[in-house]
Amino acid sequence: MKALVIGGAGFVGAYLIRELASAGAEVHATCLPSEKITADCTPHTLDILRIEDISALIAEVAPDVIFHLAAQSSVAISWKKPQLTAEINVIGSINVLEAVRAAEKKDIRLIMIGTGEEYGFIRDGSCPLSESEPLNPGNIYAATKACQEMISRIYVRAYKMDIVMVRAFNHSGPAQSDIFVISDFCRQIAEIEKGIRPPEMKVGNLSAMRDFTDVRDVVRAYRLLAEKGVSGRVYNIGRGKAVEIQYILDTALGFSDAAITVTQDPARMRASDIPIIEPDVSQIHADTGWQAEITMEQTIRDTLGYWRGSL
Ligand code: A2R
Repeated sequence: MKALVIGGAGFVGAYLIRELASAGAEVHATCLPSEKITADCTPHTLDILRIEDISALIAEVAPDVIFHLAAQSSVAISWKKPQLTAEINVIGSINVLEAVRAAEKKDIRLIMIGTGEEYGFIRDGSCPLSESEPLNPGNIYAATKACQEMISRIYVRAYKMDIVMVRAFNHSGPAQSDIFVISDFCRQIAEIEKGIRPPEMKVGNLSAMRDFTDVRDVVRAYRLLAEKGVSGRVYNIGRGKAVEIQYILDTALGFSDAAITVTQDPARMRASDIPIIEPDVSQIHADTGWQAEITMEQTIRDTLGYWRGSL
């Protein structure tokens, strides 16, 4: 399999490149001119807002499968920069779809990465959320990803393109940006242990319930969907068991000997937060055999280890 990872310099990209390479794929990956790809592959620079560059790259690489990861991927940033988020996540994705549609190679499979946040303000009692549940996004990032998915479905129907769509729920692991909760908590703990931060953890909404999967499990799911996913289908990817953010905090604190107090930080509260998001993951399990294998405790331990080693 020849794979092209668009957005290969991001958190997930590095893990996906390694997953694909270790499964024997020839891997090409893109990053912005300002970025660098750390994982072992053939690197290319690409801005997805330049459609002619996407077309040229597809002609050069002739991939069997494209994983579209490039995105403005932060909910927090999407509140502050809605136009930029829409430009990259919607216009950028349409550029990728159009470039694949126009490509000379006709048997390219496209894996479009969306988010569990697309479900948004869900009905009481609707968890675990199956893929047929209506989408009701609660933030700008989620709305742009729902839009990406709807447009992808149109390309499947109108142009018979081979597209598999993903709604990935929260994923985490070593090297994730500390704007995401597990990484944020672990970094703060590591800084307190090193004495470079006072022994006071700043936290946001601890009662929200989210479903966390290790990034190494998530990229294995992406590879399996490239191999076995059904074209035109949407797949939830997650553990299938949401936990309170409080549990993550307690687990992370439990791995440290430092005496740490916890305070709520208004800057860490979201403009709009959804109480519980939890997926039904039976579809991906039925079609590919995938299920999450790495425990959440292991993910937290490894992420804390990452920050302890890199400060
Ligand atoms: O924003 P940057 O400088 O970190 O670059 C991100 C890159 N990116 C772009 N690539 C090409 N053309 C653009 N116009 C453009 N704008 C941003 O996409 C970053 O290197 C990459 C996305 O990586 P992360 O932000 O680290 O996201 P992560 O966690 O790897 O998630 C991958 C996918 C995304 O589609 C998420 O929405 C989804 O999984 O959950």
